[in-house]
Amino acid sequence: MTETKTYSFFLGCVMPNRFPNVEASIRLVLPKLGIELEDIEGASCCPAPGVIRSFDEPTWLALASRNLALAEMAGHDIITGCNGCYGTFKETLLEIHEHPERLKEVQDYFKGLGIKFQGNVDAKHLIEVISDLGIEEIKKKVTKPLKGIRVGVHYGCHLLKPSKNRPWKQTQRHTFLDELVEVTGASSIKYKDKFLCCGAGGGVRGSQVAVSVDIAKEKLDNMIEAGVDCIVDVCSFCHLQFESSQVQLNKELGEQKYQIPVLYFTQLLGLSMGLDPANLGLDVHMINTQPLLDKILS
Ligand code: 9S8
Ligand code: 9S8
Ligand code: COM
Repeated sequence: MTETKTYSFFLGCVMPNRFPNVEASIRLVLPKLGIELEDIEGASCCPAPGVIRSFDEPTWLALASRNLALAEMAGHDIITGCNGCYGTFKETLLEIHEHPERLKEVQDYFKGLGIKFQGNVDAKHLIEVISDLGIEEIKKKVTKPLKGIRVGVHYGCHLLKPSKNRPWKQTQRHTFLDELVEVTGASSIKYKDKFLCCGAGGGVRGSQVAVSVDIAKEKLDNMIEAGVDCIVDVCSFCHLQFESSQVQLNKELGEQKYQIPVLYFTQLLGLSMGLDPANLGLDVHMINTQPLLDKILS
């Protein structure tokens, strides 16, 4: 029998508002791997590491600590499916553990609010928890191998950096996500500048859309050149960037050049587990997933 562990599920802003389909795939697939999710009542924005932290670090630390405290009070570690939220929680925990006076600072904010926070809670990215289960465990769940599907894997920045505060330590040439993609039977395809940012983070998409889309275009062109059938990501904000940028580029070009379906990892894994594409939210993508599904289901 699969052992189960319960986590407090931190959604962030982008997933529930823009990609409830990705959220649905996470809620469907994780329990099948023995990962139970409990909602966090009253959670706020994490807040975003590359944006709010740059403007007002103490506010960022206090709000992030509040979200961590809600999980700590519920008695679970946090699990998130967004690299940015993961980054905020990892950096916050490091800050309060290395500098006890910063923990005291946020505890002072919480006085009279009924929030208890000791910093005795961990925060994990769901791909880290899945990866820790081991390839063999996941292989057991794969009933419909996605043979012949060529995937462009995108890790994103905050999942991996700063490397000294991430479980994988190294800065480049990671393979854990490629291995997880390949357990589904699909192939992870090499492409140029794979570890380049998607262009969205750090407030770039919010303030400099043209620059942001230009960076996305570079990655998309590299993936097209490598002949991928789809993109697989593990970050809500990267997901938004790849979906929206393709729509925008097509509009500017006046032709449908950019048509790479964008899948969140749990959607790909769910397909290989034989789950219904509609239940995995694959029917509501901005870039049509049907040609990919036809190839998989044929
Ligand atoms: S929350 Fe508010 S804006 Fe965001 S999705 Fe991820 S990073 Fe944290
Ligand atoms: S890449 Fe660079 S900063 Fe970030 S993690 Fe998600 S959004 Fe895309
Ligand atoms: C990107 C988060 S996932 S942020 O925009 O860099 O804060």
